[in-house]
Amino acid sequence: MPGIGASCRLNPRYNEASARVVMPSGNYTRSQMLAHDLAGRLAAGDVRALARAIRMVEDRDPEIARVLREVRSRTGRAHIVGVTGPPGSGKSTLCDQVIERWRSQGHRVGVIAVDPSSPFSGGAILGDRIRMQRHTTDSGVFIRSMAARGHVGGLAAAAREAVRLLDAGGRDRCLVETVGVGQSELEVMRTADTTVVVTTPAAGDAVQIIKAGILEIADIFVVNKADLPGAAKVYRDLKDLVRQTKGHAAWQPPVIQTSAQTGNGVDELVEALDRHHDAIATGGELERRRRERLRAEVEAIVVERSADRARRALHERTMEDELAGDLRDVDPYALAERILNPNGQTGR
Ligand SMILES: Nc1nc2c(ncn2[C@@H]2O[C@H](COP(=O)(O)OP(=O)(O)O)[C@@H](O)[C@H]2O)c(=O)[nH]1
Ligand SMILES: [Mg+2]
Repeated sequence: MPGIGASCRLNPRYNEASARVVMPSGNYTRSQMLAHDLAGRLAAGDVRALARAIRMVEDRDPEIARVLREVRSRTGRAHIVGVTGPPGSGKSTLCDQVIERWRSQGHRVGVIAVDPSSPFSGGAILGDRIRMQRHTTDSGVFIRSMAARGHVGGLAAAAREAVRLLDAGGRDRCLVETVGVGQSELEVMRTADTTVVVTTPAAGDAVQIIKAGILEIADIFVVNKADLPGAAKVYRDLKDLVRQTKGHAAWQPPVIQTSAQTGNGVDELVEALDRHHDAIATGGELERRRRERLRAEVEAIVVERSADRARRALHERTMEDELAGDLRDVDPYALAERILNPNGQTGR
């Protein structure tokens, strides 16, 4: 690797033969060179480079943008499957089973387990690890947990970037497991090509699911714990729901009963995942989803950077003078506008 400030060859491009990204000529800082080197190793399928890059995403390391840029041309090959549903519905156990099937089919698998509700790597994530533990010695399976860690709204963006790294690292099947059905989970699910919604006989009636707005994002419904009583009723309710709401849609979400503990129904699920992928790939829907995802990503970056700029502007202004006199004279809108645009151009 060239040292600090060394010049490299022209045009950043991926070199198939050496599995390295070739840099344009110019001066590079040490951290830039490290990011460049990391991108090369990641693209070559190096597991430790993948782990390091995902940690950079979590830590909001600014050099991750460079890594992502350099590996971008390697992405777009993975089938990204989102798995969501209430805590304890058996998502991780089910993922473990799906991983098993995919591995026997020769796929390389990446898993991101996200927990938007918890600011710490708490119980749910620990459970995920344990549930999928038998794959930890298989280099064909890469599993990482991500917690919210305070970046509010940033988790969806972080998950998106992590999945892109898995994709670039040659994982052709990716799972994104997330807890619950709240707004941030829906955001995370937008990362997926195919979204699986897991329910159980204990999860209450199907109407609850509509309320949570999950119906729009569900491509496949799973009634897990089908070994428990009441599964047939949940199955029927969901079938009715799909018929009523998606009767004329190009893709009608199948409802699949599984028992993740025994593996019953998992083959059917894996087959449905493939069918859904084929259906959206041939109909142009996959491309549409990816375009939407990119749009959401650009929006998120604009919002994040704008907020950063606003915070910096606030930091520079103390507002002591404005707030010293009669508070009734303070127009918060006008003051906010002056802070955002100290040079006088108004935003509207
Ligand atoms: N009876 C039964 N229990 C299951 C099944 N799948 C998972 N479980 C159990 O449900 C609990 C929660 O599973 P887990 O995969 O961690 O759920 P998650 O929170 O949705 O990821 C564990 O004790 C599992 O062993 C199933 O199909 N049948
Ligand atoms: Mg789990």
